[in-house]
Amino acid sequence: MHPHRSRTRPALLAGALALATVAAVGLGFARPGPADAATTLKALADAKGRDIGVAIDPNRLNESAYRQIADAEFNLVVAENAMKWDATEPNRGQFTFTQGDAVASYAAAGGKRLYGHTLVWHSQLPGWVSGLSATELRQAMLDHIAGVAGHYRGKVAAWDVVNEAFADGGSGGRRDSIFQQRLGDGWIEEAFRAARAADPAAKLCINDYSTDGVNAKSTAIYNLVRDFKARGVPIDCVGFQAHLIVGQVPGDLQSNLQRFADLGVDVRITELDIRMPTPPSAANLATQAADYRKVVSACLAVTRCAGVTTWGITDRYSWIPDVFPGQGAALIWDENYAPKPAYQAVVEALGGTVTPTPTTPTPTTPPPGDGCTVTYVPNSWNTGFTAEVRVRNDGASAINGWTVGFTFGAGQRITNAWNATVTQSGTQVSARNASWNGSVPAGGTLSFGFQGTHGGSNPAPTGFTLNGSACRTG
Ligand code: 9MR
Repeated sequence: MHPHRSRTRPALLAGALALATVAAVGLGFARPGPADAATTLKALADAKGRDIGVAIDPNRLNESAYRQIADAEFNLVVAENAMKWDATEPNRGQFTFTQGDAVASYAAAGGKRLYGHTLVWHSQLPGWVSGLSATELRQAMLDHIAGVAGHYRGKVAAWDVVNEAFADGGSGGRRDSIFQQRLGDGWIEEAFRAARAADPAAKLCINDYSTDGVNAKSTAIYNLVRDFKARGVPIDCVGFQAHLIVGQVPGDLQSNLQRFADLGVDVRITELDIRMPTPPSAANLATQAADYRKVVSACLAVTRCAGVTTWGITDRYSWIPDVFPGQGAALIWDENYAPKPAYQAVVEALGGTVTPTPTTPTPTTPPPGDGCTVTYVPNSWNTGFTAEVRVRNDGASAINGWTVGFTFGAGQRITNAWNATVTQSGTQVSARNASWNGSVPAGGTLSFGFQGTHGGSNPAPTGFTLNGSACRTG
């Protein structure tokens, strides 16, 4: 475990997160309570011996919420862009590793595995590459692999040696890239041999998108891997990017992973995100949660699936809206770093507990007319916490529309909330129902949750009220 670090929050972020009113996340179903303290994704994946990875931008690591989630929730990191060709060799023979090294150092400092992305890719190539003859291009490719994989030798668990080398559509052929055009079919093999020479300990992967199910493109890669294994060309793993669309997880994802694993290579989900039209509907967020659960479960069901990496932390910085206008909300934390239903789904898929554990036993139901009973379930770390508030309507009649009040005693600040609109003024907090959860029958229970910061001590709030009437605490 790597506990959250205590850091000074940058002023800009403090302003953003200290907004007193935090919009409710319009979830379409009751979000389960926070998992118990042990159930970070990282702790759960560690226990299963799998990777739970995240693509990061090292320049975001000074953003407190971003950093805290990266620290706590993942056991593997990959540079979203910092180790690509344009970042590492912008001019021929001049290597720049500042950004990539920031990712590598972050991984090493936190005891996280480092995944290398990517040595040879037709995209994000610096301009000088396009002018080269075949002979020069081959040498440039080999030099690039030697330079980058050599620099990170011993530090990288696995490399995407070759990325997106196969054609879209049903042709089952190679992508018509500069490498394919000028070097012919042998370039992938040459790249893998060079990578093995540069870092013999790193696992060498081929990575692609739209290969998650069995189709012409995935079968083309399957045939390449089978050929490489038969001829002793070094290859250790296959990456499935899984840039998916909500509701469209291929039904044969698991069997596709398994057929590759049966060739004697590891497999992994390398760039998972699941996009939907924005703003997200409650129904799509629920479907997305089910989709994330399917993907993680498919990996876990395949012994040789090394793990799952999501392509970013927060919807705030995802690549999707830039490339697919009107689409987004593809990751498991929303734009305000609130965990989405998909986060809980991943927790559950990894075997985490989601049933809140009340600190004291729930009392027997009091007689009708006796108000309300509150259960408060915090999940704290160094200077942060989430909490689930459950309020039972002990009255004789249903409630239509609710406001729950309470008072913090130790300077806690709420940064975001779900299943309610939460307003904080000084120590006083007021939580109002969302549009869809205002009705609570007699004997029924409402619940909402939030994330916040504290100064090292995080006692439960006091003075709970439901629509102005005092509640007992359960
Ligand atoms: O997320 C990356 C984005 O920030 C870059 O602008 C983009 C450049 O092409 O690459 C994105 O990451 C891609 C990854 O490297 C390879 N698979 C597809 C990813 C999404 O485009």
